[in-house]
Amino acid sequence: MRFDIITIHPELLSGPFSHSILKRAQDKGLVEVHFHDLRDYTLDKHNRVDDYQFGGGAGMVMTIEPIDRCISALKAERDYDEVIYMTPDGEQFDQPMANRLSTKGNMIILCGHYKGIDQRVRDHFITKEISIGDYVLTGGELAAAVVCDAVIRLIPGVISDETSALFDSHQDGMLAPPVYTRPAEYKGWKIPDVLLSGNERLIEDWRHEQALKRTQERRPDYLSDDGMK
Ligand code: 6GU
Repeated sequence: MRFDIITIHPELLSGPFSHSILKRAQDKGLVEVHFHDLRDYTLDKHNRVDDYQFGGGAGMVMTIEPIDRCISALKAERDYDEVIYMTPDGEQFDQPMANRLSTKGNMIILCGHYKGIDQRVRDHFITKEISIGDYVLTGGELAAAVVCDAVIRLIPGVISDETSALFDSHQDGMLAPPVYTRPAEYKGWKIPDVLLSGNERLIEDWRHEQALKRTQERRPDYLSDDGMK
């Protein structure tokens, strides 16, 4: 898998990819992440990548030329499965979308800014528009990092315990049950007895029950009409 992220703030993005699991995934060669500074692609003598919008109104709009030059340069090197635009009016990102994206090869991610980008970029280059939720961020960079994180951790071999990603909250339309570790008692706060029983069947039943309870309380929309799973 390969991500090419187009941004006017590469420094905002480098952090999340330089540590922990995302760094290890790159070191292991499981994913490549490349940042492209949009300003390197503008022909404007003042390095501008935005302009006033036609028809008037507040807010600058990202211009088409540097984006075209950057995307075209990337496409000349390899084929891409998706050209993604990060925007608050995109399709809402969720676990099924992360799962689908984790099966793709090469992806370009364009981070939006200002009032948005010239609509012709969306019409002619973009294959998918993604929002990470119903709120507005200052730019698409943090949202792009969120999407990449959720996708990269699904690549086989990225998470050491291969099966653990399957049991995540949201993965089967259920939230995850509570977990505990040592000590079994802390300041008088005990863990549930069943977890010390050694009875796998009972533990499995308890976990399912707890996951169901948590899902009913917090995400009833996940459960079918009869509340059974
Ligand atoms: Cl992808 N971009 C921005 N600027 N704000 C957002 C978003 C994206 N997703 C949710 N809010």
